[in-house]
Amino acid sequence: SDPSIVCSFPRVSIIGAGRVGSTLAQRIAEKNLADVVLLDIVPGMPQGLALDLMESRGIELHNRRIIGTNDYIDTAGSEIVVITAGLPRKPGMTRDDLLIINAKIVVEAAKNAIAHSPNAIFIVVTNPLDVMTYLVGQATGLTRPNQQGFVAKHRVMGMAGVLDSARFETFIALELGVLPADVKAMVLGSHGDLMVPLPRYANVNGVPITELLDAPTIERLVQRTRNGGAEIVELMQTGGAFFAPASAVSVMVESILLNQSRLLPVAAYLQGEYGLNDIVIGVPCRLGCGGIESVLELNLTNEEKAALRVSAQSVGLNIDRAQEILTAA
Ligand code: TXD
Repeated sequence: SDPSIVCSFPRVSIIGAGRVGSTLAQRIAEKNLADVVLLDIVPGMPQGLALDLMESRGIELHNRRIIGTNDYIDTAGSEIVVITAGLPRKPGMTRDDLLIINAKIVVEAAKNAIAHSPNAIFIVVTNPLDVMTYLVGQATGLTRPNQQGFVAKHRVMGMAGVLDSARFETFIALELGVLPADVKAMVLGSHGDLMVPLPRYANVNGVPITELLDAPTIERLVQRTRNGGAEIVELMQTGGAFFAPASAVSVMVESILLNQSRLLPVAAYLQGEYGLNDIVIGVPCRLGCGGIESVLELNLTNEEKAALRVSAQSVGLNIDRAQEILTAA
């Protein structure tokens, strides 16, 4: 064949080939979105997963390549880097208990990844999500002004809101007995007990849920959403959710690679939006080929604004804690 013909397909590297990472690799490949590099510190494990996924290609009818590796060299030239490396929650653990362990893992992963993919868009999944996303912004330098004074904050984001919204949508759909895809909802704020579900924006094909459900029922569904991750950890005992989290990340990857400009709740680095500065928190963003195209500032009620502020304060405290630990180490 003519060696001058070089066909390249987008490449997504996933750092951490655990349950979320490997399921995400499967989703991305089977949707034909990109070639996938799965990286983990455990020798042989990502290679085995990649081979297993490659062997399913004929049956699943796609030809995306999946590479498993322990070396960041193989991630070179990625359009998107997804960071899922770290420990998941054990029963009784809060997401913040993971802070100390995961901060070091995530910072190291981010530095290694950007060294080989200087133009990549970063999607962080590791918990505590908002804090880890902030640290990735710092470690990659994407949330700091470059020599020209430009801040590339649109290239770093965290996944939480798409999952939290999907959980809220699921519980609404189950309550009403309607098709889950017909339910739309938006959950803002930090990924944790202080998340900010917005019932007045939730609807079934345009019909507000406030016309379909009474206030106590909505409140019950909101509480189940807040507790959505813990509910699964309590049931599974040995780890957390990964099917829906992987689906949620794949939707973000798709919106970026296909330049769909979908309006999704995304953990973004804010500089003044919603009156919040130098913090990462979940807000509605348009996701396209450049990453975060814009942050939409909703007209929140005073109560909703207060909830977002409380959520941001808790993220801020944990960012400070993480930074103390990282500088002391
Ligand atoms: O909504 C969300 N953002 C989340 C977040 C939804 C689900 C899971 N969420 C968090 O993602 C969870 O609390 C964890 O912090 C991460 C990954 O969850 P997962 O369930 O995939 O955990 P696993 O199966 O334990 O996988 C983690 C992998 C595992 O294979 C480790 O060997 C690897 O991370 N790991 C590393 N890879 C590369 N480099 C380093 N340093 C490293 N350390 C661990």
